[in-house]
Amino acid sequence: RCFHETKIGILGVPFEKGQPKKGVSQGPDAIRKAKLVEQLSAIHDKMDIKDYGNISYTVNKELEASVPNMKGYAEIVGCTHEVSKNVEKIIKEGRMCLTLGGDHSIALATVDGHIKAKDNEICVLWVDAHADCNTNKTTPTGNVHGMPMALIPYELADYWPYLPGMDWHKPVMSIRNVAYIGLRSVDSYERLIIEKLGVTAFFMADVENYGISRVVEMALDRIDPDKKRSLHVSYDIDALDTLEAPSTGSAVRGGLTLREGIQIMEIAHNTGRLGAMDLVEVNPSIGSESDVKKTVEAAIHIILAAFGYNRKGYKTQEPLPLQTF
Ligand code: 6HN
Ligand code: MN
Ligand code: MN
Ligand code: MN
Repeated sequence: RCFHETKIGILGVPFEKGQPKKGVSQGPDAIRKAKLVEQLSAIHDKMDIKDYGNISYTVNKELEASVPNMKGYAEIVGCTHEVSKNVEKIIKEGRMCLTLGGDHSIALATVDGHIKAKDNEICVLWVDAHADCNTNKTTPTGNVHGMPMALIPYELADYWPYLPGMDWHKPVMSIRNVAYIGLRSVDSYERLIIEKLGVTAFFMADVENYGISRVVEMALDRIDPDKKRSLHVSYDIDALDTLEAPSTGSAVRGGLTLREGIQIMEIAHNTGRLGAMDLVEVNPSIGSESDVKKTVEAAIHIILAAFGYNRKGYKTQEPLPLQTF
């Protein structure tokens, strides 16, 4: 149990234009409705939680279709700019920023806001079944939720055309400060990028071979060897196995158990350096009522672990009153 103050800012991003399925924009409210704030508040008595509500943004229609193979481009530009500004502000106000998605395209902006708030002294754990590092030239779908990791690092900046309306977005961090965990559905050009750039990537086979705790320790060691960077965890719920999180748009079997998914965030919490977390791709329109419940509950367990909930249970907080006879 933590006795220090835990300051969290929650940002809802009901955005779904980065992929084709309706409903993922309902993710933030579904997670809130399952009593996220109440459960976070119960972790210890110095939880300071501020819900900044859901983001709103305007769209410049002239940007529509200005970049080939990027569906929903104008909406992406409008939303992500607002997300970046909000995440930067929340972190500068001294809070860890918890962003609730929405689809994963928004992470290009949460990471950007975090970079701006922390002067680029950050590292990123990308927990996902997918690598999300297609460019508009390698994408098999044109869905931008498969692209944020190609927009974030400077090593891939030269492989993009000019992106109108995105001048605020600065690819300043290095891919060397990024690690993947949970990969099992990687497109051929994504694999080429990962291998040629030497990206730190732990596939499901690595989780099998080393166990999740070793994997997370190795990942953190690689992306932040001096243990001084602010940690960003971008958590796509489809990293979990489909049996654990069925209500998501790009489900792939053979994924993390919820236990493994929780442990990633317990270890992230224990670094003391968690600066921001995204929880994305919960889609309450997919599956049965019980599928949705299961998925939302999994998301909440993962978030609680990130902010200090410990499966060992609580320590006694105050000394027990002495018994008098
Ligand atoms: N996600 N690699 C595929 C694509 O369309 O580029 C799937 C991407 C999935 C993205 O789950 O955040
Ligand atoms: Mn703690
Ligand atoms: Mn993703
Ligand atoms: Mn994914």
